[in-house]
Amino acid sequence: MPLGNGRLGAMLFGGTSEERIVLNENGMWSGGPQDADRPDAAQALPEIRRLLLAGKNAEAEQLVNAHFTCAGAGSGKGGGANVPYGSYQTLGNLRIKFVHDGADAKVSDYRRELDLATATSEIAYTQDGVTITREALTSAPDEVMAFRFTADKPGMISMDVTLDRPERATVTAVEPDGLELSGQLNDGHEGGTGVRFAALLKAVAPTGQISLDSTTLKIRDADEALLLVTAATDIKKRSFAGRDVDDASATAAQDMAAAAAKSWDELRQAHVEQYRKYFDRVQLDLGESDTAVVSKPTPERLQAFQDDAVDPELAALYFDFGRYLLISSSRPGSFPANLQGLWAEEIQTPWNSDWHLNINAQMNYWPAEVCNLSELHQPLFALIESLVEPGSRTAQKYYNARGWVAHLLANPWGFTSPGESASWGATSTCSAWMCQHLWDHFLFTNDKKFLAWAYPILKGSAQFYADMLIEEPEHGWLVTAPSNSPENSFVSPDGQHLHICLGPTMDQQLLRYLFSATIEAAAVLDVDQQLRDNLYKKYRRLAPTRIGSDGRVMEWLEEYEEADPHHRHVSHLWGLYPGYEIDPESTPELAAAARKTLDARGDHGTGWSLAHKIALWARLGDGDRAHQLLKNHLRPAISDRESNQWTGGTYPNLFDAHPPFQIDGNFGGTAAIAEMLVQSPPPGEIRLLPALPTAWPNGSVRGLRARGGFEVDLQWQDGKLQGVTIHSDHGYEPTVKYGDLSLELKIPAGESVQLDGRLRPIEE
Ligand code: FUC
Repeated sequence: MPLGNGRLGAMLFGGTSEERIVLNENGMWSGGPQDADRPDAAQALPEIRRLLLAGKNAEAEQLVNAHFTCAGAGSGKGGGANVPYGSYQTLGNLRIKFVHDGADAKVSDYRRELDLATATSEIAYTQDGVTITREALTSAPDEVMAFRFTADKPGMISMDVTLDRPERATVTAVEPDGLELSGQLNDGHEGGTGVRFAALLKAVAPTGQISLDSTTLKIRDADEALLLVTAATDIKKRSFAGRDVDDASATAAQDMAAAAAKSWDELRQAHVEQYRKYFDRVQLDLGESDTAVVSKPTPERLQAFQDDAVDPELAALYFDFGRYLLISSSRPGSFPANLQGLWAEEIQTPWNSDWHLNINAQMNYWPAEVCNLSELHQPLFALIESLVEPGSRTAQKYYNARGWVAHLLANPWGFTSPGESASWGATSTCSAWMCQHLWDHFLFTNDKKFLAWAYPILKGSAQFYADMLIEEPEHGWLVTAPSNSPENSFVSPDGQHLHICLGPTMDQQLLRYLFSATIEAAAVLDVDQQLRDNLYKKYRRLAPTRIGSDGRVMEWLEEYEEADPHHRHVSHLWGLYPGYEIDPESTPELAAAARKTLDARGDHGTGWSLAHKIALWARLGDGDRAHQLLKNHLRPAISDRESNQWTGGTYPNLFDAHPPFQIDGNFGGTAAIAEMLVQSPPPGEIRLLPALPTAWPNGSVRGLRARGGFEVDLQWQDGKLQGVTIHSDHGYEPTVKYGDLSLELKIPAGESVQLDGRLRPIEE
């Protein structure tokens, strides 16, 4: 059970004789700033381009691998814990051994529950005639993790508590009732020292005895006990986020002093109140499940769903869980949710648990706007801003270009160079994709102050690509070079599997988006007329999204055969989702080609890949297919392992299985469910129930956001819209669509309009 406050995280395993709680602090990053740009990269660029224009992709790819990757160890091929790139790491373990009489007796009535409405967990069971209840929360207002132990008989709480970490930490006793775990991470440079960290534990048990035996904290015969954990890192000294911490140990002690002055009830109340400000904004009801299914433990319920149990409440739960996870792993001022949110038990996390910018980091934030958690998007914006300065050096050194660029990899240390291998590390439009989040935030919020802040970042990105594009000879289109279509390879005419190419479709779609967003942003801010004109000229010459002879959307500029037809990335459909250039209404041929593309790619894939496909089917308006994919997404990951099929799915705690655990699929799945209910293609359209599956005949949703500053509440019955309320923040005039119905609405700023199921206004 994951708990988090956006900075601190706790993962409870729920054992009864021993409990292990994995602790996290999202500044636990090894590595440190470095210069990973190759000084001679730009010298290789003309030759790489010449080869690409001559159709010699294999030779171009060799040159990219030799001269156009990062200098040094890069991400350590995903194993970067001890190189400068670094790895996100666990803070350590809090271990509890229950030692009271009868602690070995058989346990009955065990129940473990995570309450998404309050962000608290509870484990309860009966042992030796005593019912034990263990509650937990991770509070943002009090910067503390709190674990409470109670029993229905007096004096029954006794336990030994320890802290540990696999490396680089010392544990000391803090008299009379605490422990401290502290240390310093490896910055990956020779003799260098990295982030300092500290975690403090304190026990509160007024009716029992507390003692310290070396570094074991002992609680005996208490009626109830509270364990408090605070933690801090000093990462802010060298990175773009985190708290201003001079001395991690001192900060953890201050937090502890403040938290320990409060009772459990006070801590709980402040936490729940603050959490609900986010969580209560949206309410989703997808209809009633069979009661027998709902009472099943979650792992069994997941399996029952595969066996066709009627369980729309599971989809609603999954949606809520995604919102819960974002609130718990992304708060303003802190780091963005990484590949594991902030829940890691390893020193070397998979792929360093960094921010992968070819879909994963972005997917983490797909639900932010539409699910009414707009301010939780901020950590991603801070990451983007942190890439501008190092990214302008990379732009210079590799492409001789103005502006800034980031490639696939990003960490807290400003890494913007390409990755170690052309096959994955050379995608050159990752920074354009990041910029989509800036513009989309503006579309949702109309926040001009934000746009004024974001505009130089958008402009710098657009300038980079304006410089970087080259003309391809056949049509005179402008294309990126060199680049790749994220992680997929094509078969060259002589049978080789290659990645490096000119203008892959995703790049071109992204640049159409970026250039038009930059032009519009400049228009809103009334600046840079010349730049707008120049960008527009280039915009018009970008290679278009094309349909191949097989009727599918072409992934590359040439009609190459893909080496892996079922590849997890469906990058060439970026323009369908999260972009809007492919649309069943405005570009029906491309939409039909997108269907074929998805049919050919298949309905399976890794966790995040399935989440993307659900959203893609939602955009195509096919609710039943989206639901089928959702079902695949919720397939229990364990049974996949048994059958040795490495497809994605969902773990028993509802975490997404890439596999391994990767949180992007949770967030992508949440956003995709929202996309099935409300879509808002810019400018100013609101589509109601665009992809409602037959599996959800009755339901309602409150609080989803639409571009243009709208909030949408709607209800449906027997698969048909019953009514909708649209609230407008800024007085824009949306076109509301439902099926074949369409209505242009005027809603004054700050007011709402109610419509019936035929989109007829209801007068109050
Ligand atoms: C992308 C994906 C991989 C994995 C990694 C973290 O590169 O292609 O499947 O999710 O990110």
